[in-house]
Amino acid sequence: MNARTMRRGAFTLIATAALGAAGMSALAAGGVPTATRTVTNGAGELSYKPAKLQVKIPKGKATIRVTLRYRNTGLTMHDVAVKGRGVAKVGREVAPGARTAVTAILKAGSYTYYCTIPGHEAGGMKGTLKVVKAR
Ligand SMILES: [Cu+2]
Repeated sequence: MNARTMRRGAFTLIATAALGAAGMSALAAGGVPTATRTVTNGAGELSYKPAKLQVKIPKGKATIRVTLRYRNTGLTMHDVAVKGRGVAKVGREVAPGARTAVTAILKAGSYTYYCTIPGHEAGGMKGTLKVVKAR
């Protein structure tokens, strides 16, 4: 085996290990459906656009894994978090121009997404996420 094939062998080993990890997480998900929505800042600094979101749980499922992506189009640091019905998940705080996300497994009901930076939610940086069941 020359140096080139040895390198290729090492690369294949790493790629296989990464695939293995991905396979594990897909398995851990256990068939929970997923939905992704994206928000940015709305008019003024302290708001999200859109301020209302809805996701639908497919028929026969009780929960949905919702990923809320946020692109900071504002002028200061912000984040995005989800709360309600016993859920409390917080995404990483990001600078203007950067992106972050928060993921939560949710049942049907109404949730709030908001910025955790003091004063921001009270100032209007919040929205309503409705999770409904398909019927
Ligand atoms: Cu904020």
